[in-house]
Amino acid sequence: MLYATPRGAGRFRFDAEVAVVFQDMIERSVPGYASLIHGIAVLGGKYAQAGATCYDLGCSLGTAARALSARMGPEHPVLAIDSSPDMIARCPRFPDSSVQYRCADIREVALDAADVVVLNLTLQFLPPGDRLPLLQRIAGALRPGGALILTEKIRFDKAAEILVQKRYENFKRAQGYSELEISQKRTALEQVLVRDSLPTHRERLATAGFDSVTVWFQCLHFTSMLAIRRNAKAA
Ligand code: GEK
Repeated sequence: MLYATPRGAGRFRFDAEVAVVFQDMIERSVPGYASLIHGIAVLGGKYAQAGATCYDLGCSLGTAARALSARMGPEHPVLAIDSSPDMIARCPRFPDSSVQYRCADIREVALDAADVVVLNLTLQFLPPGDRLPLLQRIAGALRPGGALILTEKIRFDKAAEILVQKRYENFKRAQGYSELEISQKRTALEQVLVRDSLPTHRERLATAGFDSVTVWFQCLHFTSMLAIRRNAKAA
């Protein structure tokens, strides 16, 4: 109930207060979140070769990383990285899990050779100028034919945006959020979550070295793309 009482004009932060309520908040704020996580695990599992490393960048509490690991089996290490120490501290740890958690800025962390990289609702929180360089580094780390699963809250053109935003606010009301919570969270997020349109994502992914960008999930603004690392010969 973070935004249930007036909070002033503070920026949204992934701090201890948010980490405590995060799972409940994301499940009630992202329509289809459970399907998204399931789909990421199924898709990721198809692209992981034996022993290949997978990354979950901006993992929050590591839900996608653990789903991927459960699908792929313990022989695939999954590196789950987030810059919020409060999130990383709260990630559930299981003794036989292949998931390793790390607190780091994904713009700076070195990426080793990988088969699957997940950016689930994370790229949108980076300053726009930092997005292409990160995608280029991901493309550089992925083996040709490897997969990036990129989920973003996208921006529509004006008419569609009004329509979809209304539906989204109805969804939030149906999840039990009050008008005050909806408007305060929107204001707090506006300063940190800068949305791109689908054509902008496609163009940037192509520039970074990906091809065959397929939208495999969409619910209102929430859109997930499967982008395949271009074969070096075709680049
Ligand atoms: C999920 N993927 O549940 N470096 C590392 N982490 C960052 C950075 C950065 N530069 N910037 C933001 N983050 C998750 C959900 S939430 C999406 C991802 C949301 C992290 C930030 O700390 C937060 O945990 C996450 O990106 C975004 O599958 O809250 O809407």
